[in-house]
Amino acid sequence: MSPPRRLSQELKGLVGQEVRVAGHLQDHRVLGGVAFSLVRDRAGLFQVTLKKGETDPSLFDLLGSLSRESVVEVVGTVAANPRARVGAEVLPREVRVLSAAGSPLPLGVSDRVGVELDTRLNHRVLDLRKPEHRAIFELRGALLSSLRDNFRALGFTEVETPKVLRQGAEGGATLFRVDYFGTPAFLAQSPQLYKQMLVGTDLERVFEIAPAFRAEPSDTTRHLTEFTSIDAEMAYAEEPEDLYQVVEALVQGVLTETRSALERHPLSNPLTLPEVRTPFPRVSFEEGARLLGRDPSGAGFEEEFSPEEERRLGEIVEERHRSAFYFLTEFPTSAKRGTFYARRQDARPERTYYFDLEFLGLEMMSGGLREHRLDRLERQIREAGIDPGAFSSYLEAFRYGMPPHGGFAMGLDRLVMRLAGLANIREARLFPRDRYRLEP
Ligand code: AMO
Repeated sequence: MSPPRRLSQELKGLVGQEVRVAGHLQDHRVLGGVAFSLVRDRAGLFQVTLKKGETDPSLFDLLGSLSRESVVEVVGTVAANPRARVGAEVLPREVRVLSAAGSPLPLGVSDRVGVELDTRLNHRVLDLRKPEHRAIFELRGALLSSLRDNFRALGFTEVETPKVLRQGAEGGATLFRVDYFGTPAFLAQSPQLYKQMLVGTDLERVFEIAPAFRAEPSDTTRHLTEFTSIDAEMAYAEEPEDLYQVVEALVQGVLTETRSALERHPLSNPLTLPEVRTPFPRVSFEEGARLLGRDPSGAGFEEEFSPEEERRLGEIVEERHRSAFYFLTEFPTSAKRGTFYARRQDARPERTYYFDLEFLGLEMMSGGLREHRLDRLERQIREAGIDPGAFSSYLEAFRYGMPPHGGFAMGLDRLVMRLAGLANIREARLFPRDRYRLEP
């Protein structure tokens, strides 16, 4: 029986023992009577050393003729070698080719040359073999599990809601239509309606981490047609502060996790992670508009900020408050008519309790208190130009006792993009989907 498979980083502790190792053949060099194969596994690189007169001569031919990136399995003895990468090398007795790689490679794995993002995405499997690209997804995976832990610690239950729907919640323009046995249906843009319905059960606090679909025809560096939405909804949120505190705790958890994930798997140009102090600044939309020099007398409050204004405001706030994160609060009702579920302030109905969380000039999250009173909610749905009849099962949840509540959604892809210092959101997703890309 062959020994169990070992990883590169374990070899140093196994000197003198026979081991089985496997990975991608990254490089092979011959130097006089010695040949070296560099093999990569998930823990790193290790060296297989072939010596004339000691190693079976057929292995020289086999490894010498094998194309780069082929998958090999080696059985051999571990010898100490302070000059080898992991402080040890494998002297092979047996080599098996588990999968020969075609050549030439469409994308070099160990080359240092820069490659266009499109080419990288077309050959994503090879692209992800580069440790600095894989590091993005090690970070992403670590964030997913730490977010789940932190949500649970805050009393939230993880839920899953349907992704094929009869109607959307975030405006018709970005809905993907699907044929559902001859009836039109849509891919979920957000779990908005379901997460609100669930706070009407005794679950009270729910979160979901799931794909959301937006038919965004725009081709930008921050939009995808499929993204991962981190959604939360909580009953008895009666002040926006109740939500901000949950968000601040989650973001602090995210930053702690990011620091430790980047130590394990470094990125090529990591961002210097900001120190975060809580509470994050709260900047009202009105104050933001003033800081941007918008006309405060009406028209300046009809529209949300443009990406350029958002970036500029981020700089102004960072300068003033020394904070990479801030809440942009109290969105005007006039700019949020389509968001029919947003609760308007009782004392100032021209303002909502809706907010965004901004991180280095980019919107990471939207959320707010919801309208839980049925008559007002129906009125707001009508004002958004929608027939409340289209939302009858959602509205039923408000008919039989619905606590006041609020929630938010954060885009995981944007979060990873910012934390990993990436220029394009597509790099933050394994197999991104955009206006032009449906493959791989
Ligand atoms: P919103 O539409 O603002 O709010 O989306 C919430 C967050 O999701 C991310 N996001 C996207 N990321 C990549 N590509 C896209 N096309 C895209 N669209 C949105 C952003 C954004 O901040 N139901 C509300 C949330 C709520 O009120 O709870 C909603 O979906 O990071």
